[in-house]
Amino acid sequence: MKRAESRLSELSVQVNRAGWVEDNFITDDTEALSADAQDQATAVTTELVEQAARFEGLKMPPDLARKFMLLRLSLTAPAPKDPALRKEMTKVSTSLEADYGKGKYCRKPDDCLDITAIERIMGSSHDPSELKDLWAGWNQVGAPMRDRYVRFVQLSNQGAREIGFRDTGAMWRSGYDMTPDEFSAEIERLWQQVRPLYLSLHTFVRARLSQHYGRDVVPPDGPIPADLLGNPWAQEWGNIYPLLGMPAKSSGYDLTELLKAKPVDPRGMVKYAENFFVSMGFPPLPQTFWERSLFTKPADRDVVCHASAWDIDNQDDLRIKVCLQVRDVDFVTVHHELGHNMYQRAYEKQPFLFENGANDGFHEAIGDSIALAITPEYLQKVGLLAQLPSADADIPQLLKQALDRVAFLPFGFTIDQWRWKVFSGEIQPADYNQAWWDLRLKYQGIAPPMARSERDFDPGAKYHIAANVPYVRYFLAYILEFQFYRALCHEAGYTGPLNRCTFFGSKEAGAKFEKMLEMGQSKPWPDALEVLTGQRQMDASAILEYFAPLQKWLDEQNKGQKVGW
Ligand code: X8Z
Ligand code: ZN
Repeated sequence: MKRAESRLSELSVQVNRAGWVEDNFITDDTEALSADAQDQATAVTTELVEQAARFEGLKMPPDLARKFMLLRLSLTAPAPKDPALRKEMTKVSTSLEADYGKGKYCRKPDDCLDITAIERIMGSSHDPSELKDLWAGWNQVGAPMRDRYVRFVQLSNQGAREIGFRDTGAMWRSGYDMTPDEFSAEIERLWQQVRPLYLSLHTFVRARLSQHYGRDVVPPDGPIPADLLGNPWAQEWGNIYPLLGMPAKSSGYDLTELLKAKPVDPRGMVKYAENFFVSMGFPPLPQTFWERSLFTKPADRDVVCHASAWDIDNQDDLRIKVCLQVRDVDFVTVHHELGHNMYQRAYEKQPFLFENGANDGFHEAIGDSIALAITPEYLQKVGLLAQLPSADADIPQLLKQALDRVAFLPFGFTIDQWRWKVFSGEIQPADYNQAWWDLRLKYQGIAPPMARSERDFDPGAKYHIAANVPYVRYFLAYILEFQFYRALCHEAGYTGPLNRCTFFGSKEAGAKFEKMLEMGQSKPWPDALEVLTGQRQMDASAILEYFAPLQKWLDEQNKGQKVGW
């Protein structure tokens, strides 16, 4: 195990360096170099997993047994042992991510938009025909991926079976210190906890959009058209707040305006996020972070703009890669990404196989739990906001927050419902697109704005499908972050209503946070959760408590409206 860990650690550095260069500079050559590095790491891991099989059933100290378990789960894309098939799989999966990164929609020959531009326009345009056109244009990026994706699923499933899993989806669901079926039941339980809150929000938003666009564009009793929610994937809806008919200036302030007024540039946004962690006692980021990170989209080349955080050398070569715009959602994103970096640094003293989040939902939740503490009080303390809004701004603020945080929940839940069924064969290639929209209708209550067919492959127009990043982690994170947030508030001695809490400057909260973070993946995740929250279960009561005043308000507004679609 010692040898395995040191070999894997070395290889991970090569994979990271090649991946970093590829993502920052997409060319045929960087793609090939990155695929080679990944291929080698996959080959070695597969071989080690095979060698480890001879220790199965042997009684071992718990730490060692845990390492064997984690080793077997460590590949996101398990590959067939046959080198030709493995290479084919790596090449396919590298090319899918690169295609996403290069993706563009040309509305005219000289007007080509990348995803950053499309997100910006879809976030601010209120013109249904423009939105529909952009929506269709971006989704075209998926279609050419379809055949390769089918092949990827076959090859990766073969790899999963060769190391004893039913399929790749079952392997992913095995990473939560319980059986795959128990995990499916667990997230269904969490979804049922939050579903009524989502339905209240959906009902309200649909009614207001229907008023704004007219009943023929948004029927008041059906699903909401997916292009009208301010985001290419309808996953976060905060951008449509101005269409919901709330009194002007009722929310007290607009973070995008505050950032622009200061003015804060992209690097400055990252500085604010770093400063929040530092105020809680975390050490500042190393100088190399500022030298090596990418904060804005370069004008002269293709890069994978989807935000990510990197720990290149498993030591302190931390970086983020983001194409920031100066606006509120991107301010949240920089906190999100620094959360990854702070976690990575906190567990750097763990052995290689424990250098990871307690589960992957934890990793995604750290920065967001800090972002929740961006309250008016906080903004005032750091000099971004002059005057605190009055208490009647609470509901508008909560609504704005819910448009991002609550609207996301069924989206976060759905993506891997689709993918698990794709991996298990329950959804066949001939139904990929139909099944995608069936699930999105079922859970999110949204529908595509035009007919789709099996010539389309709309899932490929979402980064995490093209790049093969598991997604249920974000569903977990959007629940866990409120659990973490509530615990940090308690630790900071806060006792008021949850939605107004900030723990900026609280060393006590920071110390408790750090205690959980430095455990990495060394113990089952309930142990880590308990350190911070005293709870051993993932639990939606914190997010429900946070939004309780809003839900009450929504339900009053929704009287007489049909709930559901
Ligand atoms: O992919 C991300 C992060 C990178 S780990 C920016 N997120 C999900 C998404 O964009 O789809 C954060 C929220 C959900
Ligand atoms: Zn993330």
